[in-house]
Amino acid sequence: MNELNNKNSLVSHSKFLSLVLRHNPQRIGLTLDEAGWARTDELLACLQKSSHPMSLAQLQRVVAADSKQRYSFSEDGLRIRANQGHSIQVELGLSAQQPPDVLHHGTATRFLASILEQGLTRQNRHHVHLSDSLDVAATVGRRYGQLAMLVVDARRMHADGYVFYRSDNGVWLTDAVPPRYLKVQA
Ligand code: HQG
Repeated sequence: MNELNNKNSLVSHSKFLSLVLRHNPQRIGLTLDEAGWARTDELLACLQKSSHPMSLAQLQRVVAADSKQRYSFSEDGLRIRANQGHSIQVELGLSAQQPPDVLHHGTATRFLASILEQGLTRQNRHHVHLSDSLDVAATVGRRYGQLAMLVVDARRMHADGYVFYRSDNGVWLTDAVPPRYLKVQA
């Protein structure tokens, strides 16, 4: 099976992995442990009966080629999980870290009024997602429409006791960002 040489197919397989490792493992009869890990052999067996069957080599390719490094194997390769972005309850075990002074959050202009009133809240995910890269934040924001860029005063939030985590693929995570730490970037 060599259809995974095609970029679209890699993306489609990565999206399916996101679905089962972040949101709906039951969809293919998979179970995750409390830290979000699936056994690699179990995942492959479940995928075999799904719309996205993969060999181990193909799974490794999807993981390695993923544009945001969304998935990680355990060191021994026996387990695999999504690095962040879950909607189901998992405890990733990330430790708190000091954030950079400034972080970015790209969103759509139509969400701005509500965000400036309520702050950034985590919606369906576990955390609010922030980036140290303007480019990444812009790409994230454009997914939802016309881009609005928010600058987060992470230095002051941290000084005020807010806790930040960094996922294995470099996304900054926090529970919420109150409006007083936000500025719309012109
Ligand atoms: C907005 C992708 C109204 C928030 C990306 C965002 C990211 C509010 C949307 C990751 C609000 C939630 C996360 C409020 C927040 N009122 N709207 N009070 N607070 N919002 O997808 O940050 O491809 O859950 O601005 O790369 O866009 O999945 O969050 O527009 O890292 O790997 O509500 O998803 O990664 O949307 O993206 P999301 P996000 P993956």
